[in-house]
Amino acid sequence: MAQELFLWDHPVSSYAQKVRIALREKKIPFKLETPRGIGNGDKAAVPSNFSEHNMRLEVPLLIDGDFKITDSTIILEYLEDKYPETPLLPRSPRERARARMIEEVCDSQYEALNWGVSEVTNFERAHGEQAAKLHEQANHQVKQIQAWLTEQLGDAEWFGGERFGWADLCVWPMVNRSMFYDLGPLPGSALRDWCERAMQRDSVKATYEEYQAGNKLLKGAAGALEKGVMRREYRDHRLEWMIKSGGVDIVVEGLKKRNIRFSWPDPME
Ligand SMILES: N[C@@H](CCC(=O)N[C@@H](CS)C(=O)NCC(=O)O)C(=O)O
Repeated sequence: MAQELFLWDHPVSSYAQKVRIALREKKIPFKLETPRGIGNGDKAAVPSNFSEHNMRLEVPLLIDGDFKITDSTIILEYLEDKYPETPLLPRSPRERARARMIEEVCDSQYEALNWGVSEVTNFERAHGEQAAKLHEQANHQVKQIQAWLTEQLGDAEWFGGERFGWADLCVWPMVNRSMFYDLGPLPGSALRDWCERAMQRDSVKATYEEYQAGNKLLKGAAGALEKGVMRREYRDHRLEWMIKSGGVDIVVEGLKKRNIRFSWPDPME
């Protein structure tokens, strides 16, 4: 008998949420766990069956028997290839490409923006005027992303057209997280209505409940920085967001205090 899939996960990670929604939509049973010690980039602090073959020490990581797969997009593709019975990608090459373009914008620009807001609010990287300015920037930028997503949705029920699919499960974690930061689409807007429709699905409902529970763990996150328990990974678009939005000094300060780090491979000390 095939072994049950195992997902290294974090309830708040938008990337991990994509994978959980896909597994649930496809009705694939899986077990999940959050690796202890995640979030400071220390290989010795996390379980070895998480760190093996996962140089970046990031979730999600899917284990299928002796095979380990990192990166939410690659995991989604693996699930689509291995379990084609409930396809999440549309049929036509054009719609498939569109779903992937939506995913790319969400994974890079949208996730980075939400994450930047969390750095300010949960991790208290900025205060007073600077915090207000970063929030204003986030508000200005999120409107552009949400307007683009609204165009992509058009008059359809789902980003996937008639069926909830790949693009929907990539957009939902981002819009949901924005709502927690008061940066969600306005009630009555097409994007907000879409989000509420998505919330009716069992796959999304379960993922939402996990998100809510996980969010409580973020209380006291600023203290974890002070204690050195967390060293936040300012990778790719996240770094770009903080710099372009007016937080270059936050990055410099965090590097000095060693509570900001970059991705693998490690630089020489
Ligand atoms: N490109 C990756 C990004 C994954 C990622 O950034 N994961 C974050 C959580 S949202 C993580 O595990 N970070 C580890 C850390 O901060 O130590 C994917 O799509 O899965």
